[in-house]
Amino acid sequence: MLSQAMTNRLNEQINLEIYSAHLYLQMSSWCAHKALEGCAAFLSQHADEEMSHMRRLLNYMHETGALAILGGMEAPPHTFQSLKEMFSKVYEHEQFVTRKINELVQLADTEPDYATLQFLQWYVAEQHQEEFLFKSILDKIELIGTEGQGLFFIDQEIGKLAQSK
Ligand code: OFO
Repeated sequence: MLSQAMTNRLNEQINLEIYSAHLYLQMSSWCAHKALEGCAAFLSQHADEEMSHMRRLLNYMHETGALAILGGMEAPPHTFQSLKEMFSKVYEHEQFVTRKINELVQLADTEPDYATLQFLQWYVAEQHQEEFLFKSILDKIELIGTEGQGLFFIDQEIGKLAQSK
């Protein structure tokens, strides 16, 4: 059985994963609006992944007999100066999510709640992958540049990331 503190924190995480899905879907829409179809496809797929992160948490709460509570959702930003600025925001957001996962791990460790501590290991590994993925996208943008045809090539490269999943 989960403590009340852990139930509250897992609920917060569920809502954060839903916010992540909304953020990436909004960014996908911004990309589609700018004719960046590769980036739009990649971010739309990533929004689906965020919902799967949310469902994994939801199922875990159900298994422990806890009630998941979905809260109100802040609207994500919908305008960006450039593709680079948008992906910088993604990277920052993923670093924020990692900090929240780390806080959860710390709580599970100090309570102690070993079942939840073990359950959270998947998220620790996933956040490592997420940060690596978005850092590598930022590196690509830096390397190729977004001037002239660069933007077209970047969009193609990021589109390939969607296809490779
Ligand atoms: Fe759920 O990993 Fe990204 O936010």
